[in-house]
Amino acid sequence: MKMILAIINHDDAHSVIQALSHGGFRVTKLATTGGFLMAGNVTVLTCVDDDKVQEVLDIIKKGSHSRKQVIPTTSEMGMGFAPTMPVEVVVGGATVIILNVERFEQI
Ligand code: 2BA
Repeated sequence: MKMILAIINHDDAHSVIQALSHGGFRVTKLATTGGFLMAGNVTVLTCVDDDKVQEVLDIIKKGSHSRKQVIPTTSEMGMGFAPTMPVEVVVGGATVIILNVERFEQI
């Protein structure tokens, strides 16, 4: 069994979770925040048998889109902080982490 943690853009999360649920997968949704942009994203947690991992990845891949995000930056100019050129980063599709599950129980 594997635990799949997928960090997904907030705008994609609803449709990905719906697609996983329709596919028969049980899902837990965590409200998370990216450490770089400090913007909200969604971490989807699902535990599945090994032979279902690819199916889950396909659903996540289909529903997760990359986006360009522009972030303002500032720099120290000696007399305080001054605005500089905004920086563009590409966020997503999804960042997926797959872990071995030692034991799974529902009590
Ligand atoms: P954030 O940390 O807010 O990162 C948002 C986007 O900013 C990243 O998109 C990447 O394009 C850029 N970025 C992040 N750290 C950077 C850095 N040190 N220098 C330059 N650019 C940087 P993604 O790579 O698609 O990541 C989206 C979100 O997935 C991240 O949000 C974070 O919440 C999570 N994530 C990504 N890689 C991770 C990892 N190795 N471990 C844990 N979480 C991760």
